[in-house]
Amino acid sequence: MSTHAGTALTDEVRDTFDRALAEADGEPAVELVLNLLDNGVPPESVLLGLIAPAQRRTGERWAANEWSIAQEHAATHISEQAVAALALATRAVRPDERLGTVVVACVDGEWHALPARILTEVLRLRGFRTRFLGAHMPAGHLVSYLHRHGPDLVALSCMLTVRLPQAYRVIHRAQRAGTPVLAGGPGFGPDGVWARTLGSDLYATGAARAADLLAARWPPERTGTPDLDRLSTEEYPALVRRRPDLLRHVLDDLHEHFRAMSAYTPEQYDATVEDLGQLLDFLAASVFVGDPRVFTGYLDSAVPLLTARGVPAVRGLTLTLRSLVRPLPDSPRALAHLSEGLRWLGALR
Ligand code: B12
Repeated sequence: MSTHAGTALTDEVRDTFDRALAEADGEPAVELVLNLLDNGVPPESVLLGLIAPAQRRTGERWAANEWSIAQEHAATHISEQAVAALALATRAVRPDERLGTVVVACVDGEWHALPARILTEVLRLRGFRTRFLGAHMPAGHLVSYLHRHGPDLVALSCMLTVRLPQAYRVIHRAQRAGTPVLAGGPGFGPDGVWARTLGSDLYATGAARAADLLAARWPPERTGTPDLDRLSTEEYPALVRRRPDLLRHVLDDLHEHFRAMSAYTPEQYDATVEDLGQLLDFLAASVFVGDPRVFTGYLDSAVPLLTARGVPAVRGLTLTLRSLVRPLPDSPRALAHLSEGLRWLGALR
């Protein structure tokens, strides 16, 4: 590839990076990043102004069914290589002795690892000592790690609202181990509303904001308390326990009333079972935090995703939600959130 000496984050630079992702070609992506750094573009701008938006486009292409999972994974890998190259090129940045150590982790079941990785690099560039624990971190293992390494803070990434119950477990257990928690990622809702419900000590929307906040309030303190009146301690576990029965019930109903399903290939059938399981998990998470916006937010992302895959989404989801009303007479919150969901779908018709 020709040496693409970008001096700023121009559209041309972004196009070159996007092309490298589309072609799953690591070399031009890495070369571009190193050239930008050589030309004086701040590394934080490269992370947040080039690599982050390109990764958002990668996911959106997958969601629109323009890219297969394989293309998405290959492109994500190139973004990871670009971050790794930037980290190596900026390794001379020394920790600021007035600051301390942040452990960055993703919630259990969370595979969107790049946002947390980018956060790690931004914090490092701003003088924090960092440890990145990657995707999918079960609470128990994280707590053992905290006991062993004693960091000053856990930065917890949650991109999916469905993982809020697991995020609560991490927040609660890290705090019990004496470590304050900074929450971040769109999974915590608009302005981090659910980070507060779960009792997180701090919240920031993005990496730059997080670095500003921590620098201004270092060392971080334990201040958060969960909103226990709102968190569901009975209905949520009951829904989780009943998941297999509810799934079977909806599948039976759909077989009867959703004609499209009788022509499904085994792969389509598997995908449907997975989608329905996901719907139940979002409903449970919605019940857990006591806010139907978790469930309607799920519908908002599911409708275009299913439509792009050729599924009559609004009809299929409406039938599913109606079918769930019957077996849930003893779950007042779930019923309320299902009606909210049906109202939301009704507005799309
Ligand atoms: C890329 C992507 C994917 C890729 C992930 C590849 C990978 N290995 O990372 C793939 C295609 C695999 C994927 C899968 C899924 N995804 Co996805 N994905 C995205 C997408 C498009 C971009 C996320 C991203 O990486 N952005 C790049 C980062 C660097 O940019 P950023 O998010 O602005 O980063 C900042 C903040 O997130 C924040 N931040 C993040 N963590 C933290 C932590 C702390 C402490 C702080 C302070 C800040 C912070 O700081 C970052 C840096 O400034 C988003 C939509 C979007 N536009 O954000 C959906 C999105 C997150 N995905 C979504 C969904 C639903 C899914 C799936 C469930 C889809 C499905 N039906 O299977 C799966 C679940 C996978 C799993 N179990 O984790 C939904 C979540 C909706 C919800 N309400 O929960 C979103 C919002 C899309 C949407 N609107 O529907 N996804």
